[in-house]
Amino acid sequence: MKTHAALTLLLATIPFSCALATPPAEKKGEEAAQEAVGRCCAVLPKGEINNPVFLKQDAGKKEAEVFIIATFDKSNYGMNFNGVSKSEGGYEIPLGWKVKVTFCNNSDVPHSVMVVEEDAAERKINLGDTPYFDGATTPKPNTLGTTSKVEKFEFTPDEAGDFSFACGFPTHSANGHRIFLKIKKDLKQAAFIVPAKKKEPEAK
Ligand SMILES: [Cu+2]
Repeated sequence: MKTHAALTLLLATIPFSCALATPPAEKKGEEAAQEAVGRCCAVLPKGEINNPVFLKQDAGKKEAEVFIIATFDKSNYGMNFNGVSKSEGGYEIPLGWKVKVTFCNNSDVPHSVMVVEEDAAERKINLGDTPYFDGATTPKPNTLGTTSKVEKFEFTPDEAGDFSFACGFPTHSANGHRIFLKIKKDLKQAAFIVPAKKKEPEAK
Protein backbone atom coordinates (compact mmCIF):
# COMPACT_ATOMS: atom_id res chain seq x y z
CA MET A 1 0.00 0.00 0.00
CA LYS A 2 1.09 3.57 0.56
CA THR A 3 2.91 2.88 3.78
CA HIS A 4 6.21 4.07 2.37
CA ALA A 5 4.76 7.54 1.89
CA ALA A 6 3.02 7.60 5.16
CA LEU A 7 3.84 9.00 8.51
CA THR A 8 3.71 6.32 11.12
CA LEU A 9 2.56 7.44 14.50
CA LEU A 10 2.77 4.95 17.26
CA LEU A 11 2.10 6.35 20.66
CA ALA A 12 3.00 9.84 19.56
CA THR A 13 0.32 12.45 19.71
CA ILE A 14 -1.37 13.39 16.50
CA PRO A 15 -0.02 16.82 15.65
CA PHE A 16 -3.22 18.65 15.14
CA SER A 17 -5.99 19.77 17.32
CA CYS A 18 -9.65 18.99 17.22
CA ALA A 19 -10.29 20.73 14.00
CA LEU A 20 -13.86 21.89 14.32
CA ALA A 21 -13.30 23.58 17.62
CA THR A 22 -9.73 24.80 17.67
CA PRO A 23 -9.06 27.05 20.64
CA PRO A 24 -6.55 29.89 20.49
CA ALA A 25 -3.08 28.48 20.93
CA GLU A 26 -2.29 30.55 23.97
CA LYS A 27 -5.19 29.20 25.98
CA LYS A 28 -4.18 26.40 28.25
CA GLY A 29 -5.62 23.85 30.53
CA GLU A 30 -9.16 23.50 31.67
CA GLU A 31 -10.40 26.74 30.19
CA ALA A 32 -9.23 25.89 26.69
CA ALA A 33 -10.43 22.35 27.13
CA GLN A 34 -13.93 23.52 27.98
CA GLU A 35 -14.06 25.71 24.91
CA ALA A 36 -12.73 22.96 22.70
CA VAL A 37 -15.32 20.42 23.71
CA GLY A 38 -17.33 19.79 20.61
CA ARG A 39 -19.15 16.55 20.21
CA CYS A 40 -16.10 14.90 18.69
CA CYS A 41 -13.74 15.99 21.39
CA ALA A 42 -15.92 14.58 24.11
CA VAL A 43 -14.96 11.05 23.13
CA LEU A 44 -11.26 11.66 23.50
CA PRO A 45 -9.51 10.79 26.73
CA LYS A 46 -9.55 13.63 29.20
CA GLY A 47 -6.56 15.90 28.86
CA GLU A 48 -6.09 15.13 25.19
CA ILE A 49 -8.65 17.44 23.76
CA ASN A 50 -6.10 19.75 22.19
CA ASN A 51 -3.86 16.95 20.97
CA PRO A 52 -6.12 14.05 20.17
CA VAL A 53 -4.65 10.60 20.39
CA PHE A 54 -6.50 8.24 18.12
CA LEU A 55 -4.83 5.11 19.40
CA LYS A 56 -3.86 3.69 22.74
CA GLN A 57 -2.46 0.27 23.23
CA ASP A 58 -1.36 -2.27 25.76
CA ALA A 59 0.92 -4.84 24.16
CA GLY A 60 0.89 -6.92 27.34
CA LYS A 61 -2.86 -7.25 27.29
CA LYS A 62 -2.92 -7.38 23.47
CA GLU A 63 -5.44 -4.58 23.31
CA ALA A 64 -5.77 -1.55 21.08
CA GLU A 65 -8.14 1.24 21.93
CA VAL A 66 -9.09 3.31 18.91
CA PHE A 67 -10.96 6.60 18.75
CA ILE A 68 -12.79 7.17 15.50
CA ILE A 69 -14.41 10.50 14.80
CA ALA A 70 -16.62 10.96 11.76
CA THR A 71 -16.36 14.39 10.12
CA PHE A 72 -13.33 15.24 12.16
CA ASP A 73 -12.61 18.04 9.70
CA LYS A 74 -13.99 19.26 6.39
CA SER A 75 -11.85 17.09 4.15
CA ASN A 76 -13.70 14.93 1.58
CA TYR A 77 -16.86 16.95 2.25
CA GLY A 78 -16.81 15.77 5.83
CA MET A 79 -16.80 12.12 4.86
CA ASN A 80 -13.66 11.31 6.81
CA PHE A 81 -12.65 9.56 9.99
CA ASN A 82 -10.06 11.39 12.07
CA GLY A 83 -9.41 13.63 9.08
CA VAL A 84 -8.53 10.70 6.81
CA SER A 85 -10.58 9.44 3.87
CA LYS A 86 -10.32 7.07 0.90
CA SER A 87 -8.22 4.69 2.98
CA GLU A 88 -5.22 6.96 2.62
CA GLY A 89 -4.52 6.14 6.24
CA GLY A 90 -5.85 3.96 8.99
CA TYR A 91 -4.95 1.43 11.61
CA GLU A 92 -2.57 -1.48 11.73
CA ILE A 93 -3.34 -3.98 14.47
CA PRO A 94 -1.52 -7.19 15.33
CA LEU A 95 -3.53 -10.37 14.74
CA GLY A 96 -5.03 -11.70 17.95
CA TRP A 97 -5.42 -8.35 19.66
CA LYS A 98 -8.72 -7.07 20.92
CA VAL A 99 -9.83 -3.81 19.31
CA LYS A 100 -11.91 -1.47 21.44
CA VAL A 101 -13.58 1.26 19.44
CA THR A 102 -15.03 4.52 20.62
CA PHE A 103 -16.91 6.26 17.84
CA CYS A 104 -18.46 9.69 17.62
CA ASN A 105 -19.94 11.65 14.78
CA ASN A 106 -19.13 15.33 14.75
CA SER A 107 -21.68 16.17 12.09
CA ASP A 108 -25.43 16.59 11.84
CA VAL A 109 -25.36 14.21 8.90
CA PRO A 110 -25.74 10.61 10.09
CA HIS A 111 -22.66 8.44 9.82
CA SER A 112 -21.64 5.08 11.21
CA VAL A 113 -18.62 2.85 11.27
CA MET A 114 -18.29 -0.86 10.58
CA VAL A 115 -15.51 -3.26 9.64
CA VAL A 116 -15.72 -4.73 6.16
CA GLU A 117 -13.22 -6.14 3.69
CA GLU A 118 -11.20 -3.43 2.04
CA ASP A 119 -12.28 -4.13 -1.51
CA ALA A 120 -15.95 -4.15 -0.54
CA ALA A 121 -15.50 -0.82 1.23
CA GLU A 122 -14.09 0.60 -1.96
CA ARG A 123 -16.60 -0.86 -4.40
CA LYS A 124 -19.96 -1.40 -2.78
CA ILE A 125 -22.73 1.16 -2.63
CA ASN A 126 -24.49 -0.73 0.13
CA LEU A 127 -22.42 -2.53 2.73
CA GLY A 128 -25.38 -4.06 4.55
CA ASP A 129 -25.69 -4.26 8.29
CA THR A 130 -23.34 -7.15 9.00
CA PRO A 131 -19.70 -6.43 9.82
CA TYR A 132 -16.91 -8.79 8.80
CA PHE A 133 -15.99 -9.57 12.39
CA ASP A 134 -18.61 -10.24 15.04
CA GLY A 135 -19.51 -7.08 16.90
CA ALA A 136 -17.39 -4.79 14.75
CA THR A 137 -19.97 -2.11 14.08
CA THR A 138 -22.07 0.68 15.47
CA PRO A 139 -25.78 -0.24 15.72
CA LYS A 140 -27.55 -0.62 12.36
CA PRO A 141 -24.75 1.06 10.43
CA ASN A 142 -26.66 0.89 7.18
CA THR A 143 -29.89 2.57 8.15
CA LEU A 144 -29.59 4.22 11.49
CA GLY A 145 -26.22 5.87 11.71
CA THR A 146 -25.64 8.21 14.56
CA THR A 147 -25.21 11.87 15.01
CA SER A 148 -24.20 13.05 18.42
CA LYS A 149 -24.24 9.83 20.39
CA VAL A 150 -20.99 8.16 21.40
CA GLU A 151 -20.92 4.49 20.47
CA LYS A 152 -18.56 1.86 21.82
CA PHE A 153 -17.94 -1.64 20.56
CA GLU A 154 -15.16 -4.18 20.59
CA PHE A 155 -14.07 -7.15 18.57
CA THR A 156 -11.14 -9.48 18.17
CA PRO A 157 -10.16 -10.16 14.56
CA ASP A 158 -9.48 -13.87 14.05
CA GLU A 159 -7.95 -13.45 10.63
CA ALA A 160 -5.20 -11.33 9.10
CA GLY A 161 -5.93 -9.22 6.05
CA ASP A 162 -6.91 -5.90 4.55
CA PHE A 163 -10.10 -4.49 5.99
CA SER A 164 -11.63 -1.07 6.42
CA PHE A 165 -13.36 0.94 9.03
CA ALA A 166 -16.10 2.10 6.69
CA CYS A 167 -19.17 4.25 7.04
CA GLY A 168 -22.14 1.98 6.52
CA PHE A 169 -24.40 4.67 5.18
CA PRO A 170 -25.22 3.91 1.52
CA THR A 171 -22.70 5.43 -0.90
CA HIS A 172 -20.49 6.96 1.81
CA SER A 173 -17.75 4.35 1.86
CA ALA A 174 -17.54 4.16 -1.92
CA ASN A 175 -17.18 7.93 -1.88
CA GLY A 176 -14.24 7.75 0.46
CA HIS A 177 -15.74 7.57 3.92
CA ARG A 178 -13.35 4.84 5.02
CA ILE A 179 -9.95 4.29 6.54
CA PHE A 180 -7.95 1.11 6.37
CA LEU A 181 -7.71 -1.55 9.03
CA LYS A 182 -4.83 -3.90 8.42
CA ILE A 183 -4.70 -6.95 10.65
CA LYS A 184 -1.14 -8.18 10.52
CA LYS A 185 0.35 -11.41 11.71
CA ASP A 186 3.88 -10.36 12.57
CA LEU A 187 3.17 -6.91 13.91
CA LYS A 188 4.38 -6.12 17.44
CA GLN A 189 2.57 -2.83 17.99
CA ALA A 190 -0.58 -1.21 16.75
CA ALA A 191 -0.29 2.01 14.73
CA PHE A 192 -2.46 4.82 13.42
CA ILE A 193 -1.07 5.90 10.09
CA VAL A 194 -1.92 9.14 8.37
CA PRO A 195 -0.80 10.28 4.92
CA ALA A 196 2.16 12.62 5.06
CA LYS A 197 0.11 15.43 3.49
CA LYS A 198 -2.23 15.24 6.48
CA LYS A 199 0.44 16.59 8.79
CA GLU A 200 -1.20 19.99 8.42
CA PRO A 201 -4.93 19.84 9.07
CA GLU A 202 -7.70 21.57 7.23
CA ALA A 203 -8.57 23.30 10.45
CA LYS A 204 -11.10 25.77 9.24
CU1 LIG B 1 -20.57 8.50 6.34
